[in-house]
Amino acid sequence: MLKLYEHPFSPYVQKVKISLYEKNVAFEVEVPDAFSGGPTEFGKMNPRLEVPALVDDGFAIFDSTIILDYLEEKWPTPPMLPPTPRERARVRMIEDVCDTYYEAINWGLMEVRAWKRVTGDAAMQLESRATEQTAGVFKWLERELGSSQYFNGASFGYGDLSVYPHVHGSVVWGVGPKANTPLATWVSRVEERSSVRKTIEATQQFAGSLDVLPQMLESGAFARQYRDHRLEWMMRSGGVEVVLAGLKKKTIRFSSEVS
Ligand SMILES: N[C@@H](CCC(=O)N[C@@H](CS)C(=O)NCC(=O)O)C(=O)O
Repeated sequence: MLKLYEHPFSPYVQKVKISLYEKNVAFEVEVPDAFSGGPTEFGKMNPRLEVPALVDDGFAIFDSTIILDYLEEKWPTPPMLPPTPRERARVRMIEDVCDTYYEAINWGLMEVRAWKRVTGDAAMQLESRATEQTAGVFKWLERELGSSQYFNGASFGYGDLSVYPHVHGSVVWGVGPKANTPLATWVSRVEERSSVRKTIEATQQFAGSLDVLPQMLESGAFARQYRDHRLEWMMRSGGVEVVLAGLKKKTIRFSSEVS
């Protein structure tokens, strides 16, 4: 059976799970020991030390986009990608903006709210930047959605599973779409699907685990990975000092070096 290394909170994992459920492909899950940055068994399989990673008969694949492509090629029915090259390019561009620019905003809110990386005025400044940026993303997403029922076009697919986990993240952090807006209506529409519901229900098992995060950071037992667009978000949104302090205290690390 396919094995998905995951964490239910990860929007990248959620993209993959929604596709697996839609395609009715059976899989088992495991949360790997991947996030401390230290050497682990999981690292032998995925040099990125990130989830999701999918193992199919001993073959390990990392990165949600690469995994989605693999699923589409190996289990083409039902297709998640729209039928024409132009539509496929369109939904892949939506995915790219969500995975890079948008994801970092929710990640930043988690750094402030759950990991309590900063408090007081510094936290308020980061939160207010995140709120403004989220409003910008919503405007862009609503233009992309236009008058369609789905980001994928006439039916649910790749465009939707690429957007939903991130919009759900905004809802979790209290900056979700306003009621009765096209985006809020789309959220309700996709939440009728069992693929989406099962993916979100799985987050419940970790709902109580957020309280311990600040202590984990304070104890020095854990260094968070700051990389790519996430690192950029913190720097651009007013958190330069957060990064410098975290590097000094060793509560922030970069991505693992490949060897
Ligand atoms: N580009 C990757 C990004 C995956 C990623 O960033 N996963 C996060 C969880 S949301 C992770 O495992 N981070 C490792 C860490 O925080 O230590 C993908 O699309 O799968």
